[in-house]
Amino acid sequence: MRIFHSETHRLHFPQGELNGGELVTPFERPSRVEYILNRLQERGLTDIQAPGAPDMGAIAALCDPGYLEFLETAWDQWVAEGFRGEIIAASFPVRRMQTGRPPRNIDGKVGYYCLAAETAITGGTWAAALGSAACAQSATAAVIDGARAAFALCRPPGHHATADMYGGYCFLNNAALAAEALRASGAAKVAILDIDFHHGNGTQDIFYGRDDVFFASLHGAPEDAFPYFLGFADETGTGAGEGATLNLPMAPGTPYSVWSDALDTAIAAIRAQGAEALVVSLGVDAYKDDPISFFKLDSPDFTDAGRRIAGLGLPTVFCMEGGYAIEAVGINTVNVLEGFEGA
Ligand code: 5XA
Ligand code: ZN
Repeated sequence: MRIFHSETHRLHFPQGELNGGELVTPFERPSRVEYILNRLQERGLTDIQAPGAPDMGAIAALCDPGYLEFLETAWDQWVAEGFRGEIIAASFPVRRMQTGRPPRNIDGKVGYYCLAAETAITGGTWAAALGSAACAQSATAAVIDGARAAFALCRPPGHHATADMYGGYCFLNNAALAAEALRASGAAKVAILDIDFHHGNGTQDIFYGRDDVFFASLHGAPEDAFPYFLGFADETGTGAGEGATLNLPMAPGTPYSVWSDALDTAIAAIRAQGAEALVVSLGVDAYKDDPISFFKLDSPDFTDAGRRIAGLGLPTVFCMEGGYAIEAVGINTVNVLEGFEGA
């Protein structure tokens, strides 16, 4: 399988994540990528290359221009303001405070464009986010050029990012960029299958009113799990997009026997939708020992999941999302890819 990886991910390494009232070392850290690369090598998946330059036109087409300008300039403004720490949002336009006017003040602007305060921005975040998007774009180009599948080793991840908000460790929605590129290449309908433990609220939001991109997600029930406010089963799309969103929330402690039934439901729906290409938001935080999640999948289960996904027989772009059980993140990620390839 062709694999795309950018060293620019290292430029995004906040020292602090707001967790339980403390600033802790972020769960989403550069060493995750090292574990995945090591495991790819161990298993002989060595067709790894750097992506091309990010396609800024495609990123601009997906995102709000004010949001992109914010991501590009936030650090400089923050430093110019005299702030000494990493950028962490503190004020949000919550209920009855939404006037749609981004503040001039950088502290206000950060809150305006942020959906969750655990995610810090540093001086290297924008470059890393672009490198991550480029991985998704190059992997998609490989599939458009005829590869059965490709793996974008995206870091930072993307599925929480909307067209105009960051959070949940995400800045640019890599899976959405991949889906848009597949559509532009001629696929009449594209499916996004999100198997990360967390609901892909950003991806859902981007395509919620559209019928050309079907979004299916397996995730921790929002009553119990981040991002808390989206991901309910009764969110099915709106307008032309009615029926093009499928949420399969599951309870704490969910074992593979239940999760795999949900996966089969999502796969059957993708087949019924007549999707011609597939993007997989590949998070492996459904793993039993993940420190911030609550499903009970074991490592061999990820191999079986990859095998089931391959049964769709679709050209497939895998975009890396979450997974924080650091010793197992490489094994679990590569297990999905091997299960897919071996099917
Ligand atoms: O898939 N999303 C994640 O893994 C990020 C969760 C952030 C929770 N604060
Ligand atoms: Zn996740």
